Amino acid sequence: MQHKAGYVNILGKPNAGKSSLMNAMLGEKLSIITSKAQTTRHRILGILNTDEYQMIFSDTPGIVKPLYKLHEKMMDVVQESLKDGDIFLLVIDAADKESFEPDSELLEKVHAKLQKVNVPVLIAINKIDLIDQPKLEGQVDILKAKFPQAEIYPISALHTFNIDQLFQRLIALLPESPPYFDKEDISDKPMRFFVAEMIREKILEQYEREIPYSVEVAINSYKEEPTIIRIQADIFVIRDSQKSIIIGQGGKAIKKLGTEARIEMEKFLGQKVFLELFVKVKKDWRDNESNLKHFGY
Ligand SMILES: Nc1nc2c(ncn2[C@@H]2O[C@H](COP(=O)(O)OP(=O)(O)OP(=O)(O)O)[C@@H](O)[C@H]2O)c(=O)[nH]1
Ligand SMILES: [Mg+2]
Repeated sequence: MQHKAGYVNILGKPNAGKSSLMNAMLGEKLSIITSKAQTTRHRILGILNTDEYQMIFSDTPGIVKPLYKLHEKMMDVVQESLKDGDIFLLVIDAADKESFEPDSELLEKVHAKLQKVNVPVLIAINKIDLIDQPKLEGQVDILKAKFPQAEIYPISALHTFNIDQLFQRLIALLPESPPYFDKEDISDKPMRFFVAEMIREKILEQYEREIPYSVEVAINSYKEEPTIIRIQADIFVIRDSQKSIIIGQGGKAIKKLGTEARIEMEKFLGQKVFLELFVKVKKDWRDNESNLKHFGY
């Protein structure tokens, strides 16, 4: 049999469960997942290798109307991922009513885009654990009418329900091709990226309101020593008041953040980690071209 390889590009609204689905299929926690919308900000490739195939998942930020430059960059990433997919996987949250309304903006937009691509489109209705069967049937009918060319898979990424069926279909649809990446690779992103994301995940979980949307993490130094990895990271916020919140009374909050992020890193890296965090204020980083570039957008 010929070797198969290709890109499975995952698209959808924020919080639909795109990253959860990618991780479930990879069997590895590559993308961070939180209950907050707009968790993913970059395009993250997750690569699954076997002797027979190389499946490259592309996790993307959720589709939003841009409010600041960071959003624009995030949407550029989505546009980019519309160009190179061998298969498109649209993820829709079953509990999100808006997605199934006749004038749903997301569906309209994606619909128009996917009409133009000449590759298979699969739709995962995710979080079906949150709705009942009659409702699901109604949703399937709505999507079938809207995307007659698409295949529809009701799933739960969180409970890994019906994932294998979808996965087997993806393997069948992969084009014949030599691998695009080294067979040892699991992502296109370096370890520093994942480490920064782990800190951001813990921030999104630990702090509320505008903090998740105001924060960025940069790894200043990453040193591998024989028995420990020493990591120093900067947490950027846009206001002084946010800096105080991140640090917390007597440094309590940042200590908790550091501990949780370190535990996550040690699990991922399989090594002891020493983590040092600093908090800095960078007003308007979300709208500043050179700051955004520096942060990898
Ligand atoms: N009940 C339920 N929750 C789910 C399911 N899949 C994902 N979630 C939850 O939905 C939330 C968002 O999941 P993510 O995977 O981060 O969603 P995303 O589409 O990547 O979100 P962005 O990166 O913000 O665009 C998390 O709290 C997940 O645990 C599911 O099948 N059922
Ligand atoms: Mg995500």
